[in-house]
Amino acid sequence: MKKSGSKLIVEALKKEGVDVLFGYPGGAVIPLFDELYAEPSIHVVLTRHEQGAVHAADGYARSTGKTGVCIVTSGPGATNTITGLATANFDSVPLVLLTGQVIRPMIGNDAFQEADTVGISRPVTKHNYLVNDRAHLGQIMKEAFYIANSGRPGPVVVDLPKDVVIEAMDDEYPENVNIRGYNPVIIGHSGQIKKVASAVKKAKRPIFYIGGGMHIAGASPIFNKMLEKTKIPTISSLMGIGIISSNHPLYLGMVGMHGTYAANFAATECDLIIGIGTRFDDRVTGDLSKFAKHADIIHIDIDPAAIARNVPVKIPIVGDARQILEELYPIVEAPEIDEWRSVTNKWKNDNPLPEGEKGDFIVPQQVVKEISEVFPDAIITTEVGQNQMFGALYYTYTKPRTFLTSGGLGTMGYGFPAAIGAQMGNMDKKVIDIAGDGSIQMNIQELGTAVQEGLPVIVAILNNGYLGMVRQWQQIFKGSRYSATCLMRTPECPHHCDKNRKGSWCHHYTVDFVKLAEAYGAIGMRVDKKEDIKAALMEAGKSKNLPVFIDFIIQRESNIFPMVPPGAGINEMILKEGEW
Ligand SMILES: Cc1ncc(C[n+]2csc(CCOP(=O)(O)OP(=O)(O)O)c2C)c(N)n1
Ligand SMILES: [Mg+2]
Repeated sequence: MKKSGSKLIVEALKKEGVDVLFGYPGGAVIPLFDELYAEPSIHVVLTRHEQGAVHAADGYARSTGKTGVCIVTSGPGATNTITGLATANFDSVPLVLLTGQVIRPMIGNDAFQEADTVGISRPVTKHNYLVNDRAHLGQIMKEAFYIANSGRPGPVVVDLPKDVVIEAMDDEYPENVNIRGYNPVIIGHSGQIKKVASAVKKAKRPIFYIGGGMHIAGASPIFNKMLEKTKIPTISSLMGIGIISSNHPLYLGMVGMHGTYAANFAATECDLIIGIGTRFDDRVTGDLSKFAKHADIIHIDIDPAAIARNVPVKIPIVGDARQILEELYPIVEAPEIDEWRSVTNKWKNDNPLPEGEKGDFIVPQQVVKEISEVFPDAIITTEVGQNQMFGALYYTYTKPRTFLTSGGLGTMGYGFPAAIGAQMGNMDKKVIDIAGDGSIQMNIQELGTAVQEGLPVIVAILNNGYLGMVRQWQQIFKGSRYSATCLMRTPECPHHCDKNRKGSWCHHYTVDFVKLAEAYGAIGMRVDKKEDIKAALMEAGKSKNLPVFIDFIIQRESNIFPMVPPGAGINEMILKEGEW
């Protein structure tokens, strides 16, 4: 029987196990949404912006491991997705984005709502397609899902001219896929794996360095076994957080620009780094000439292009992290490193994270620690800025896929829509966005989505009235010249905001987040006393089907430490206030 392109697409979505998708309609995708109207097994979440749709699909994918799916219209619908695609691409998140396109005879004619979606999205996707023949539609959909969630995952765009979607043909969604030239390597080279075992045995000061690829591979259980057997101290990238518990005795913490003292010193002083599912990016290594100067580096990653891109690698292994660790486990032996462990333990015990300034005000460190106590098993998303680093360092993570953050691109506005997507995929869990007052305004419109879907997502705004992370850099490196970072300025303000010229004008917040939440039909709360933090969180936790915004009025100039100044080695940290 003949079926339209849109019918075949919906058949494809069902066969790929899609039960929720995020989207925004428009002329070019009306036939597709019409087909979805009649499909009870797929829940369509209408976001309020296409960027929100992509981040929501991303949060759904990161928290569940499934492929996130979105549908948007042509032209502005498609261009609005670019930041979301780039965010997902950088952090290896499996997404399939279906974009509407003008009918084939109009392509290239500057037709209404035409954009060269394939051209614009190419650099920020793993792959993309323009479907210019209805007969190819099924195969392309099959390939898109396969490419998105195999090898190093990433976003795939399928651009769908409206006439292709309407055209009827007698075809079925294919069962198999075979893409010439695309064969991700899964099984690691056994000879190389044996070399790892002997390097570990010989090492005097080894560390594991774990990254986001470990979540994707499902490598947390085997890695925890590996730690039991080898007792090797472990550091994590931002993306690797949650692979082992933040409380694990061998865990030294996050490494890099805002890494812990122990992690940054361990990376500097070690003689062997076993890096798994990680990119050794510049936020981790700091000045490359000073990074791990005495260490041999083992690099295990599924993406051959990531291996040895930034650091010289002695033993490269391409493949799936879980598979490789499972092959390594039986042959690895515990190295004799009592002395090294006592050194790393001392670094860790002598240098706990700062608690924040003491005073009659709320500090962000305390807010995040109390979130951790009240909601120990939550999925945490973050925005970008100080809030992201406070969220990374001060919450106690115990499970993989519970810390969702824009690592590579550093996208402000990611956390709230990602929380919505994560909640859709994990209705039994508490989902909390640790937000900044700047970032939250970048996708604030998604309050509409969360209210409409009845999602009890909590947004904890660390409201400092500043683009805090940039302000911190200005304070430390630009003599407190707060250029374009104060969010509280009013017409009475002096033109240039300066730390030392505060006046009564500084007390005008430019948005009332409580009223804003209420205007959307959500719950809004404000907390400005530290004694009230816990009670507010517990109250927020009672919401069953409404999002809650908590506006935490925090000390305005709290800073995040440790901090590695740009261009320094990662052990050259600013450890506390005033130390610069
Ligand atoms: C889309 C986007 N624009 C600009 C930046 C640069 N940037 C990084 S952190 C930051 C400040 C974020 O302010 P806020 O959300 O209030 O967080 P805070 O640092 O105050 O916790 C800015 C502007 C970014 N990361 N993303
Ligand atoms: Mg802020």
